[in-house]
Amino acid sequence: MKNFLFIWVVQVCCSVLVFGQGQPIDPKATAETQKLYQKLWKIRQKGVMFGQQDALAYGLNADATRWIGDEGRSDVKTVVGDYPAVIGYDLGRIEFDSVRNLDGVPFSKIKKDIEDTYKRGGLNTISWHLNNPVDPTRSSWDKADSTIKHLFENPQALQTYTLWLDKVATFVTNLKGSKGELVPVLFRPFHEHTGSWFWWGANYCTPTEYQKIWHFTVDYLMNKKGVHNILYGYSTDRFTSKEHYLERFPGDDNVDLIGFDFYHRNAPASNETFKKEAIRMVETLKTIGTEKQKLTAITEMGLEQITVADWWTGIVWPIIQKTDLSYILVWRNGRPDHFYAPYQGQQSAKDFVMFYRLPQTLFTKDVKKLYK
Ligand code: BMA
Repeated sequence: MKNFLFIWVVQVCCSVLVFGQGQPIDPKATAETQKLYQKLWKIRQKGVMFGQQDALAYGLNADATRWIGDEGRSDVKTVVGDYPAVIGYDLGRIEFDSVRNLDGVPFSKIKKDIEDTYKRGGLNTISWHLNNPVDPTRSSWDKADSTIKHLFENPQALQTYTLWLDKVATFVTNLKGSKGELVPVLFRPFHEHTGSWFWWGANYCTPTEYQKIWHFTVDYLMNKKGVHNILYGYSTDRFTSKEHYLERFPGDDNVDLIGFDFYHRNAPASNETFKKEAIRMVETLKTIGTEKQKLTAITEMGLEQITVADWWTGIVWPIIQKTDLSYILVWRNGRPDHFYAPYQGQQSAKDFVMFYRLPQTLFTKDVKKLYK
């Protein structure tokens, strides 16, 4: 018995050392979700996964006109021959049973892309630019003071919000693998909350109110609805210090992955400042991740229109090179004036190929076994 106990203790210690914390916050997480969680720790020894929002839904042709919905197509694949290892999606408008999300992607297509990405062994992550449950006619971006306070004071608004969460739960529990198993997703609600452009932003709620909606959301999905194929990601926007990052943190028991969103603006004048700022934030994230035993990622980043030809090897690579990030994700190739990954012939495409060839940047072919 003693021997057995000793072996067990050694095994647990080894798995903590190798995989980090070992378990997602949801004690009932499905087998695939647990496996994914462990692999997200392990993958860090190999490198950093590359991701893009809506990478399979639409993009840009060589002449910068848009393509939409072409089967199996992705601008990243056109440029480097492989899919991003991480694909992001947004559930905005699921609240209203809309056929398409806020960027025009049919929810049926999002479901298919998530299932296909899972089959290829990639990671799926979901954001949610939801409307305001206190006044559903208002979007995420309509700044409304104290929405969260009003939400919890108003039973009707809270009912609206729970109905919206029911729709999220239904969507997530309809994502299936080939054996009928649930496809795990990384959900990162109420993102960029250190900024003040969404109704859940820093100027419109107190830290306690922010934590309250986070706790309500996780508890409702996990315990009331019994959804067990979700990992939860907490992602701020720019932050100034560890204290600032953690000001609204909803607690170790409510978050699986910590990250931040950070965009490069005003290039090339700001190239060095951006790099320096991003490195500072990645280092802070690493400290917090180590202390709390949480996975880390740059949950959104990018330079709109990638106007710096060597942005990938010259700016992104130095930021992520010596880190323990599980992934970085660039935003969507939405329009000729609003894209974040190169398309065929785009001025940073050659540099992106060099970035792709770096052994520590991971794309789908490098991560096939995230669920095994
Ligand atoms: C923003 C822009 C918008 C889009 C939103 C949600 O950053 O890309 O055009 O609607 O994200 O995806």
